[in-house]
This record gives sequence, C-alpha cells and structure tokens, in this order.
Amino acid sequence: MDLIEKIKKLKEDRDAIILAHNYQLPEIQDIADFVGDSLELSRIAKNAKEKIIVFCGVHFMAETASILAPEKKVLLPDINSGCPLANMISPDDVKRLKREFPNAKVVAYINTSAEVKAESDYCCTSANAISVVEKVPSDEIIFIPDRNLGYYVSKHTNKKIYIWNGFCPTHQRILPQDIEKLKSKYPNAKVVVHPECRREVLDLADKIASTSGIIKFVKEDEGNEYIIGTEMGILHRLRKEVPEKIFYPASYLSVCPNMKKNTLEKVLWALEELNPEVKVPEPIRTRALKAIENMLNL
Ligand code: CIZ
Repeated sequence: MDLIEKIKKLKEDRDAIILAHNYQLPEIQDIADFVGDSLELSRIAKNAKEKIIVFCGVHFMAETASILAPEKKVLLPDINSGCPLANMISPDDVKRLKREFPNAKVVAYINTSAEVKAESDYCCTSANAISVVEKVPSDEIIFIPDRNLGYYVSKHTNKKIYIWNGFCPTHQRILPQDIEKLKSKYPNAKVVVHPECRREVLDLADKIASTSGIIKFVKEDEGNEYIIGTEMGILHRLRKEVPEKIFYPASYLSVCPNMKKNTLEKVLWALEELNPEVKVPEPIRTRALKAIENMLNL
C-alpha cells in the first residue's frame, strides 16, 4: 500500500501519467491511468496534458509513444523489456527486401523498432492489418515481421504477400492440442485468439482479434465461456471488466517475460529518477512517423 501511495503522490508531483499495456502485471494495470493496446496508449500519450509518460510495456511501444509525442518525456520502467519479435528484423533486412521486391510496398506491424518503421511505407496493428494491406495502393506487399499475422492477412486478400519469418515466442507456446483439450472439456466455450498465434491455432479459432478486439468481442458477444489464446496478462482485464463471464487461458505458458519486467518498484524508481527514458532520434523519428501517419490516413 505504501508503495502504491508513493507512486500516486510522485505521479502528481511530477505531472506524470501512467500507461499500461494489456499484457502488464495485474498490479501495474491497477495503478495505471489507462490500460490498452500500444497504439491506443500512444495516442493517449500524444493527447495527454501531462509532460511525463510512464509507459509500462515493451521497448517498441515506448518508442511509438515517443514518435507520436516527441515533446514528452517517455519513461520505460525496465529498459531491458524488449520484444523478441521486433528484434527478428533489422533495417538492413528491410532494405534488402525492398531491393528484392521493388514493386512491393512495405507494411510493418507495430511490433518493430523505430529504425525498421523508418524503412517501411506503412505501419499496421493487429486490429487493422487486413484493411491496411487491402487499402495500400499496390498489389504486392512485403509484410514484416510476424509470419502468423502475415498468414492471417494473406487469407483475407488476393494481393501477393511476401511474409517475413518472424514470430512471438510467447504466442508460439500456445499449441493446437491445448485448444483441442480445452474445447473437449468446455464444449460451449468459444475460442478467441490473437493473430500472433501459430497458424494451426488460428485455424481452430471462432474469433481472431487484437488485444483490444478480444476485450470488445467478449463484452458484446452473447456467449458465457471463452478459451483465450494470447498473453496471460489480458485475463486480469477480462475478469475485472467482464466478471459475469468465464475465461480459460489456452496455455499457462503464454507469459511474456519482457512484459513482466516492469514492476511497481521500477515504476516508483522511474518517477523518482525520471529515467530510463526512451527517445527516438529526430531523423529516424520523422521517417517512422510517416509510416504511422500513412496507416492513419488510410
Ligand atoms: O499493438 C499491440 O498492443 C499489440 C502488440 C498487440 C495487440 O493486439 O494489442
């Protein structure tokens, strides 16, 4: 309690806002001013009246907030909370792909570094990937870095898609057998999964959606039981906001070790020391912003 009180007081003194991703630890979600997906949170960061943003998420998310709100100080409580999926592609890889497929436009999932976004034509999120790919004015698309989201998109478009072979190790741990076992135990439960899951898991789903899409779906759906195939952190928000329904995690192994690096103590230290800060250098920021704006303009 003492720790939470200290965070609340310092947050006011520092003129700070605390943002938490849907995959953060329950206690971090509970002290946050807003909980959401990375783009929702970055937009809140941009429009916030506070000058300091404590972004409880992983590195590329804090970078996205810094790209959209360069005048704000963006703090990432644990600077080592990286994203293995984002690290699976480099700016040089993107340059090589562009040389290999000169007629294609590059669509980069938001899970990429600022440098990779800077080399891309458009960004997308898991919520809008299909519509971004459909609206990009080209019949050839280089889709980076997630192969499963790329597979999901390719099933909903006639465009030629060149898919990078990246994946999220946490979503990879959810197996089709996990879904089948739970489905035989709870036959009335709907299977709701994130598009970063393996394609064999996607093929078993009743609904495929982003984190915020999953929350919206279970709120509006008339069902009562759901098998949830994504990072475990989302269950806290689901059970808090939809207490009348039952949620079964598809796998107890789907815990992102990077998301869990941010702790209450580290939030307090970040507010005390105004550090670690994530700041995207200006030439990269403006090019990465262009890819994000191109997505928003679509
Ligand atoms: O954009 C995000 O927050 C990610 C990485 C996933 C999602 O579906 O919200």
